[in-house]
Amino acid sequence: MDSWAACDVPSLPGTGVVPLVHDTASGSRVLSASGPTASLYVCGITPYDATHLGHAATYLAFDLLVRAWLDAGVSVSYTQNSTDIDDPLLERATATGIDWQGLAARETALFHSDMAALRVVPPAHYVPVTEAMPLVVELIERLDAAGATYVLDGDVYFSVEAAKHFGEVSGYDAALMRRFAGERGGDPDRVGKRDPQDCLLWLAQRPGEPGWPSPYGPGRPGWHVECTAIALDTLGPTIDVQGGGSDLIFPHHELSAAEAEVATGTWPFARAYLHAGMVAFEGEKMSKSRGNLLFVSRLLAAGADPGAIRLALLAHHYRSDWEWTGDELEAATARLSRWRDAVALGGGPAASPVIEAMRAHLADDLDAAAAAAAVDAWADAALAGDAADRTAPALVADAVDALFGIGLRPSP
Ligand code: 5CA
Ligand code: ZN
Repeated sequence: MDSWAACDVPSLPGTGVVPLVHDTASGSRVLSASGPTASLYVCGITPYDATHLGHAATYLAFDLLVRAWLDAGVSVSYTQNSTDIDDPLLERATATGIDWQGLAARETALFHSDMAALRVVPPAHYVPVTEAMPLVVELIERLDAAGATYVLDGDVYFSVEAAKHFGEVSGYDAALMRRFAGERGGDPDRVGKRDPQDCLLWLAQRPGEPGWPSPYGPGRPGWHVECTAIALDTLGPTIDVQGGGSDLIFPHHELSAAEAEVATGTWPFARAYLHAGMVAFEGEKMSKSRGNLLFVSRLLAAGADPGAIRLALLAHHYRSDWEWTGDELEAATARLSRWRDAVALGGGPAASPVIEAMRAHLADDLDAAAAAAAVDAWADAALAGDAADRTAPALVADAVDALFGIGLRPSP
C-alpha cells in the first residue's frame, strides 16, 4: 500500500548529530544509527479509530528521530505496518455494522491524511498485514522447521522456550508478563498451552470471520508475527530501531524479537528499542477501548494549526507519560505565533547557535522541549530587537521546519 504524501525537509548548514537514544532492553543510551543507513520499524495503527493524540504523539517522536537522522546525513529505511485484521477491528466492525475492510480502509485513509497534515515524514514501506500473508506464512514455516511451534485445537502457537533471549527486551518478571499478556491481547490462561507466554502464530478461521490459506488450514495471523515478518522482509535480520508506545514493550516487542531470534538465529532483533510514553485524557490512558479519545482530524477541522498540534505534543519529552488537559493547544498556538512573528521581522540574532543547540538537544535522547526552548530564546531576542542578522530568520525557519516539521513562514 502507498504511504502518505511526503513533505519537503530543508537541508541545514553544517552537519547534524546522530542521536543517542534510550534503549528499553539495555536501559542505557545507545547510538541510534550504526552506519550510513538507519533502519527503523515503527508499529503502525490498528485502523478502527484513528488518529487520536496518543497515536500522534508516538508517531511524532519517531518523526523527530527520522528528521535528526536526515539532518546528520544518514539515509533512512523506514517501515510501518497496519494491523488491518485483528480481533478489535472485527469487533468494532460487527458493533457498527460496517464490513471490516470498509472500516479499515476508512480509518487508514484518515490516519494518512492526519500524518500528511502533521508533516510526518512517511515510511518508505507501508505494509498492511492483509498484504503480507505469504510473508507471515513463510515465517511460521521457518519457526515450525526450527521446532518452535505446536498446534492447540487447530491454532498454531509459538513456543517461547525456543528463544534463548526471551524476556530481555522488557526485563519483566513472570508475574508482570502474565498480567500484561492478559491485558494486551494475549491468552496466558488458555488451557493446553505449554507456557503462559506462548503466543498465537496462526488462528484457525472462526465462523463468520475472514481467513487466508495456509499449510495449517485457513485462518489469520497472531499479532506479533505480522510485525516480525514485515520487519524481516523489508529491513533484514537486524534493525537499528524498533519503536512504538510503551504499551508495546510487552508482549508485542518481546514476542516479535523472540520469533525473529528463532527464525534468523541472530540476536538482537533491534539494536535499540524505543518507547514513547502514554498520553492520558480525563485521568486515563487515551485508548480506543476506553473511548476517551481526542482526534487530530477533529482538531484540524475545528481550525487548529497542524504546527501548533505538533508543538503541543513535542513540548513533552517523548518518553514521559502525560495528560492532555486542553490548555496545551492554546499555549502552543501562542508560542508558534511568537516564533512566526520573530521570523517575519527580517532580522535577529545569528542562527547558527540556535541550530547547534537544537541539534545537541535532539541528539540527547530527542529532547524536543529543550530544543524548542532554544527557539524561544532566539525569538525573544529577535522580538526585543537585540540583533539584526538578516540571514537568521530564514535559517531559523529552515531549522524548525527540518528538525521539528513546523513551518514558520506564511504560506504562499
Ligand atoms: N497495530 C498495533 C501495533 S502493531 C497497535 O498497537 N496499534 S494501536 O492503534 O493500538 O496503536 C498505535 C501506536 O500508538 C502504538 O505504538 C501504541 O503504543 C501508540 N499508542 C496508543 N495509545 C497511545 C497513547 N494513549 N499515548 C501514546 N501512544 C499511544
Ligand atoms: Zn507491531
